[in-house]
Amino acid sequence: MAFLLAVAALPLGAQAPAVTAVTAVTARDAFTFETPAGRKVTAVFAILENRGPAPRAVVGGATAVADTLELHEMKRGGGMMQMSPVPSIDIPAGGAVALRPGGLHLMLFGVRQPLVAGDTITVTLTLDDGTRLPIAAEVRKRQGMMR
Ligand SMILES: [Cu+2]
Repeated sequence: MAFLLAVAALPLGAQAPAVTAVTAVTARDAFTFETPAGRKVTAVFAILENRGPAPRAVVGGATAVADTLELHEMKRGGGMMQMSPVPSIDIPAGGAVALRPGGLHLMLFGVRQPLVAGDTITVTLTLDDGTRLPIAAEVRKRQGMMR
């Protein structure tokens, strides 16, 4: 009986570090660009901070306002800015990673309704330890850089 109890307790114990990880990674200054009617694609940016002692990585995500979310990077290649999917985005222990126009970003495909400046959307990121990080992103007017 004691053995059975110990086994049953294991899953609970295993979840404890994940709960800690939720608070270790935070997002700030999150925003996206508004989508004119008919435009189904936009990008989400934020600064992700990791106050924990272990490196973390974003491995995926989802949002109710779009069909799919991909992790992307933008790099200059042959004089052009090129965008491509990446499998994960690292957040160093005790450090931060900036998702910004012209660099790493979250790409939303199949945006379900126009995003209007002043609105806030929620994007939920999945981290490599299995925890989820909800992010509130402010919708901003599109300016210059990312047409
Ligand atoms: Cu992209």
